[in-house]
Amino acid sequence: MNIGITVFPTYGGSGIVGSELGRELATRGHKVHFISYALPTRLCKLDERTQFHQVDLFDYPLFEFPPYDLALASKIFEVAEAQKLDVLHMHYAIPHATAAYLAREMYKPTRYLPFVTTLHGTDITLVGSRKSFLPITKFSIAQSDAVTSISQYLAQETCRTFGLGGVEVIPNFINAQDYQRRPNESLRASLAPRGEKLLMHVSNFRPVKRINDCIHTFARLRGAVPARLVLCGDGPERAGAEQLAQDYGLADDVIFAGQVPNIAEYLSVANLLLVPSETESFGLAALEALACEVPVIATAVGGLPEVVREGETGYLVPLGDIEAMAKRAREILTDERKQRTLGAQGRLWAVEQFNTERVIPQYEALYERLAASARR
Ligand code: GMT
Repeated sequence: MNIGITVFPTYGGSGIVGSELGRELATRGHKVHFISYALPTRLCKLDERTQFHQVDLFDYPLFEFPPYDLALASKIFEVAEAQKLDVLHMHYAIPHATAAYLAREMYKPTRYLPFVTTLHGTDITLVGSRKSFLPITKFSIAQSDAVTSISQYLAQETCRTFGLGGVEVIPNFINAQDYQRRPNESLRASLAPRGEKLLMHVSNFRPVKRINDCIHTFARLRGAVPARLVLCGDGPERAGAEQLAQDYGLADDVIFAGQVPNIAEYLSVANLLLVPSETESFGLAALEALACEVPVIATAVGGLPEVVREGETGYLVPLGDIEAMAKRAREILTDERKQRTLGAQGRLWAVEQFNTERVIPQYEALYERLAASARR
């Protein structure tokens, strides 16, 4: 099939999922057209089956806020016509579903081009539910030919916030080959030169990720077990977290690794992953860690309980409960057998439930269904 995909290319989990989906579809023989303002960061390779179409943004003095949504809709229309797209897949409702709706309506006199909207989380829980966006978000989701969400939790939230049912749950996925434990000894030695245990966190350091909770937790482990904390990623909360680590006198043992190109390599040397988020509709980083045999300690919020199984692949703790997080971390770090058992079970669960062979066909079936009914 010829599939058009739009994502936010530089920031956030929805862009990663959309890009990796495109890559997987291309390896299965589809032709994938990414339509966005920049090349998605996780998309290293363009080829005959994976193409990128850049949205032209026109900076005119009258436009204090250049209308990206309109430029995107025009680009989708242009690509649909030139590439004979069969279906569009929009990741993140705002403004992508709205742009797809406009493109579909513009293209209707020629052909009906169905679009799927995949909801990722903050497009419902934070941004889409704001008064200024609610009516257009609700309208654009309702106009979608199919709506999917990445967890049961998010499907329920969509129903609660917008009164919209019929959302199909297709969870996020991992490529079990790319995400597996392959410890790189020199990386491990550089992060833990005295053989310390490594606690890890991976995110975009937005307030919702509560990265300070990682540092508070780490501070409570001090003395109990020689360890270091590695924070992968970057974002607005970084400076505050660096200050907090200094205030605790922990600056030498808290490593801000920045954006790391190969996250599986980092996860492969971790002893556990901390996910203290305030809300998380899925928690892709948690799934990636499980696939790399890393036990996860996460807050029992949003869709995280659908990814992390309490006592089996890690632990779920109440939001903001630093003591509980530190207690669970101590248990894992001081008991190598427990760490290995949780890790092995995590890998098994991740591969059984969320591997690409299981999930990608669900998207393919959905595209086929929509394209068939559009042809009719
Ligand atoms: O929270 C982020 O990092 C960005 C956000 C997004 O939409 O790009 O992430 C959401 O989508 C991810 C991929 O599907 C999920 O794994 C995250 O849980 C979700 N974030 C939130 O719900 C806060």
